[in-house]
Amino acid sequence: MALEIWTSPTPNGWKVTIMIEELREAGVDLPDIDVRIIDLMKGEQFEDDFTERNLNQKIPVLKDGNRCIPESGAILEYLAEKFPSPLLPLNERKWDVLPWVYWQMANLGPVFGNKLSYTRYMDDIDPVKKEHPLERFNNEALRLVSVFDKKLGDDPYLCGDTFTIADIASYPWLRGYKWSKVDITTRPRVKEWVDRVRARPAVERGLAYGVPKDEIDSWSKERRANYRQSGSSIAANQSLKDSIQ
Ligand SMILES: N[C@@H](CCC(=O)N[C@@H](CS)C(=O)NCC(=O)O)C(=O)O
Repeated sequence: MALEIWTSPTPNGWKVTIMIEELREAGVDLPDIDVRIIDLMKGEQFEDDFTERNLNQKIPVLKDGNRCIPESGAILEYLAEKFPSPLLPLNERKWDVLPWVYWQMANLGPVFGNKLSYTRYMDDIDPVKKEHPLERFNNEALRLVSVFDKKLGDDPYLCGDTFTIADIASYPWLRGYKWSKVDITTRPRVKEWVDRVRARPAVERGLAYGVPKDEIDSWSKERRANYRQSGSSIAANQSLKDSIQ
């Protein structure tokens, strides 16, 4: 039976599409994959067929048979366990890797996401009111980058010599450092890691779902404007206003 992936070309979506391509690269014989690209700008995440799959109304979602799995970290872990590969050791060594997946989910993703929102999307907020959250999220993002740098040390990948789901989880947020304006370049090992991961053929393919090949690294003006507009409407969060009443 085919796996369904409901996703978009965004950081949390890329984790899953990169994972699929890395599994293929590792020689795993995957079932057919039915990819549905959700247009966040059009609000397709709020439609009934999506909400049935994820009550939280955010991409990505994996559907395997009758089971729907939201949350990118859970999807990485599910796929890694279902299709064994070096991306996650399935013995006690998995505890070298999984804490860094959870670290990304609880720290790097939310903090970079918040920094990005205030930097690019919160257009209707008084700039003076933005100063404090911008400083707070920028400082915390830089602290997390320094933790990442220490954890990397002189290893090529976050958990040692082998590329794992911990690298997949962190890569989409760190690659977007210019868009979120978090200066990772003061940590050359982190920037080198970003380039090393980007050079992987499976990562190239995983970033290309829902995006023309020539826009993987550099969006067209139109796409930039679209992302900005959809980010701003998500940040304005009409659905939140409706759902907390
Ligand atoms: N913790 C979730 C976060 C998912 C998430 O925030 N997805 C964003 C795209 S990167 C989204 O669907 N946003 C749409 C919205 O907030 O309406 C995960 O890792 O899967």
